[in-house]
Amino acid sequence: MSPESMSPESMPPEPRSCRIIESTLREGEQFANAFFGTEQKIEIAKRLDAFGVDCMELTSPAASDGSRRDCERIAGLGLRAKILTHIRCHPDDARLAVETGAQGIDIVFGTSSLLREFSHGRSVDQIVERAAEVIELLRGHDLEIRFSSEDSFRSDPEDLFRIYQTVDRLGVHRVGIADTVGVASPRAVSQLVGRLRELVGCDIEFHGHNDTGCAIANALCAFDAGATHIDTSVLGIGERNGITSLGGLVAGLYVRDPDGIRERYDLPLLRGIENFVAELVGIDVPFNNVVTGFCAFTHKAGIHAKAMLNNPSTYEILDPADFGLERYINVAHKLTGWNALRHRAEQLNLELDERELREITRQLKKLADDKPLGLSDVDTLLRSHRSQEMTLS
Ligand code: HCA
Ligand code: CU
Repeated sequence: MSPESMSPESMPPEPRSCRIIESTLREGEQFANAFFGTEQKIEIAKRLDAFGVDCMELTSPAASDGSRRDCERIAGLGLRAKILTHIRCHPDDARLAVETGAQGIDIVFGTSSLLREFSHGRSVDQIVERAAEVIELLRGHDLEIRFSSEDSFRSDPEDLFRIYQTVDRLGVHRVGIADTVGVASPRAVSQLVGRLRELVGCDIEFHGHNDTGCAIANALCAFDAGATHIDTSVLGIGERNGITSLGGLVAGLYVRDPDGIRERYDLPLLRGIENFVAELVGIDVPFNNVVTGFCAFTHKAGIHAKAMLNNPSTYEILDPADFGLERYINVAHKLTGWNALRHRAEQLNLELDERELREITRQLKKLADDKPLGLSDVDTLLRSHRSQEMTLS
């Protein structure tokens, strides 16, 4: 059915938009190698703002004097993105946070029995009481307030729901579910977020660690189940092996709604942001990184190459051009096919017929069985064959 012939009821709903809370300047500071000076933080903040993230989360002003000063500086830059700061659920931290000029405060409290016993030693009733005190203190200011429960997936769901419903009634703008230890499966995330969506009226945020490699999948499941905000960091840097990466989340959202994502975010800036942060923290961008890994748009096998040359959608769900990148079709190997070599011959302006191309492919495969080849080997073979033909005729 064409869109014109659809009745309003049968039209697909407008895709919901997901708010990104970019936490490189908070969770990212917890990455093993991270040390960001003030100017570096400002540069990261400006680049993320230009990319189009909705909010940025900064380290608690209670962490150190420098953290407090940097939070004030960045909050005062007048960026388009909302500046949030992260605090423990404590009135002293809340007072400090208000003074930074940040537009929102992200409160976090450990709710799992492990954290209740071995970290802060409080009961659920005491958590609710403390939360009410801090929220009350913040409500007098024009601030966005979020309350999140650390280690949500190892907390008793009944405790969690009681806490979330209480803070929702107290007027927080958002509640946060945090998979602090990366234990959640996509299904568990869908269930918890889906249930919470039925119980609270405020927005829902998801923060997921990557200990079992599920951080991106979990974030997408959270969004699909009704979360409104997702936490990310550049390249996923954070505590241990980190959280949902900005690029990974954006790629997942792009697949659902390419037009919306192209419009909301300046996608070609992603690679520069990742390279900048990678250099600052002394790491390489992983080869298999979503979107920007060096081979993310490299196609190799003969059947892939043939189809890609006819229509790139056959093996690409992300258009590299949207991210300012180019695809590469690798023809110099034993898995190659004569269609791919024909394309290369055309690029070189060499006229070769199918019989010749099949023969060249056979020779190339033979060479490639013995050693790795480069494009120049392919070109030499194509050219030498052409000159042989010309000498013969
Ligand atoms: C931590 C805190 C946190 C907070 C997440 C949130 C986590 O370092 O343990 O504020 O939602 O993963 O629980 O990053
Ligand atoms: Cu975290």
